[in-house]
Amino acid sequence: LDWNAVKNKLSPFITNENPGEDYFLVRPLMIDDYDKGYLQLLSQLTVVGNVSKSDFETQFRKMKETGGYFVTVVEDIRHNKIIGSATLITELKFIHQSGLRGRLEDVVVNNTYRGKQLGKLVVLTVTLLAKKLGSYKMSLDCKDQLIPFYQSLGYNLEQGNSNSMMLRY
Ligand code: 16G
Repeated sequence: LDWNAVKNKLSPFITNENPGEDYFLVRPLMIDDYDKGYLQLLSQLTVVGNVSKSDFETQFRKMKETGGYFVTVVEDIRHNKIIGSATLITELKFIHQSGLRGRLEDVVVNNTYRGKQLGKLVVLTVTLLAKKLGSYKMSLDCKDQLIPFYQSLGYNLEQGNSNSMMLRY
């Protein structure tokens, strides 16, 4: 993937610097995003539970220290509100020449902002970032209904080769 590939996939034309409207900003997550509704946004994806600002800050700092977490958000700067997000997590490997593997996680766009290509924008942004960091592959888990969306962005089902298995605690 390169920026031209991204541009071709985003129609009407939007890029990272110009995500369609000048009041949408794509950037890394910050601690203040706790107050900009980041967790409320995530609750549109799954259970968040009670996470205080201090819990959030502790986890945020652990992610920074650990390295390999690239939480990317879209802010509507008119309302100081986080309205989209996707996370790239990179995993260090011995295989593939001491390589790097990327995982796409926690992709969500506020349901009142659908149809603006923001999902595509954040997914393509972190997909490119994974490549830039040297990942040899990027993977994700998703619901059946989202398979066509991810396929349209270059992700493939590797039948028989990468079944997603789960053990829930
Ligand atoms: C989806 C998400 C995953 C998220 C999970 C939460 C993508 C591509 N996949 O699988 O990142 O962690 O949902 O569901 O965004 P859970 O609460 O059942 O783990």
